[in-house]
Amino acid sequence: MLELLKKVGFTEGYSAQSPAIDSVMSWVHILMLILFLGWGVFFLYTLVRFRQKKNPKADPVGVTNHYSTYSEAAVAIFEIILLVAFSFPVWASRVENLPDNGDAEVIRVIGQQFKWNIHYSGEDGVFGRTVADSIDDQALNFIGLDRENEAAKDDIIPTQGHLHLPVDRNIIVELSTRDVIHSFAIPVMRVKQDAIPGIRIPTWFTPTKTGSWEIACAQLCGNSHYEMKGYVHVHTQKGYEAYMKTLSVIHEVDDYDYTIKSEETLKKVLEALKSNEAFDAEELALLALSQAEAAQAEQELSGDDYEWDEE
Ligand SMILES: [Cu+2]
Repeated sequence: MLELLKKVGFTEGYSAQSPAIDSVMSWVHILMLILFLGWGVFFLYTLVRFRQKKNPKADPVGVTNHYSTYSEAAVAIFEIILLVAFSFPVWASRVENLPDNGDAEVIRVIGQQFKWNIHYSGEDGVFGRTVADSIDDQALNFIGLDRENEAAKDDIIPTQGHLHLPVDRNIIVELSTRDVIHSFAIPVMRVKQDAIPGIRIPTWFTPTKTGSWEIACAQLCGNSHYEMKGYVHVHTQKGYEAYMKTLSVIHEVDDYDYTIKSEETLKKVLEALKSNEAFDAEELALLALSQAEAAQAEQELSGDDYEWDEE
C-alpha cells in the first residue's frame, strides 16, 4: 500500500519515526479503499436495481433487512481497532517518550507571521533570556533575545527559516510562537505540531538521512500563510558542528567585510546538501570554519574589535 501511495505523491520518510506513522497511514488508506469500493459497488447496484423502468411507483416502506446496519457496525469496529490498536500507541510513543536532554539536540523554533525563527543555545547549552519587549525586527532581533544576558552571549540565531540538524541524532524542537497559532510541519520527517502563543511545546524526531527539505506552516495563520516556508538542512555530525561553530565565529566577528568569504562558503554548503552531497557539504563547512577563524584572527590583528568596544 505504501508503495502505491508513494506513486501518487506521498513523500519518503527520512526520520526514525517514519515507519510507524507510515504503517498507520497505510492501514487508514486500506480501510478507505475498501469503503470506497464497497460503497461504489452498492451505489451502482441501487442504480440498476431501483431503476424507474422496473419501479414506476415509489415504495413507501423501503428496505426492511438489516444489512446496512451490519456493514455500518463492521466499519465502526474496524475504525475502533485502527484507533486503539494502531494510532494511539504510535502517537503515544511519538509524543510521550521524549528522549533525555543529554541524548538529544535541543533547539527552539519560534513561529512568526510569516517566518520560522530558529534559536540554538550555543556552547553553554543554555538558552539566553528572551523578552517580548526586546523584539526588534529592524535590528533583526525577531525573538527578543536579550544579548546582555550571560547565557545569551553564545546563542546562535541562523538566517530565518533555516533549521540545521545533525543526522542520526535525537532532535527536540521546543516550539512556540510570538504571534498567532502556527503549525510546524516537516513532511519528510513525519513531524507536525501546532505552535500556540504563550506555551512552549516539545516535539521530537531523529533524522536518518542528510539533505535539505522544506518546512511548512500547516495552520492557516494569515494572509501570507502560503509563503511561510523554511528549510531543514540535515548535516553529517562533523559538518553540523563545523557549520554551527562557523555561525558562532561570524557572530563574534560581526563584520561582513571580514566574514564575506566564510559566508559565501556557507551558502555552498547548503547547495551541496540540497544536491545530496553530504560529504562535500562537510568539507565545505570545515573550509568555512577555517575562513571564519582566519577572519577573526585578521580582525584581532587590525584592532578593529577594540575600536568597536570603545564606542
Ligand atoms: Cu504560520
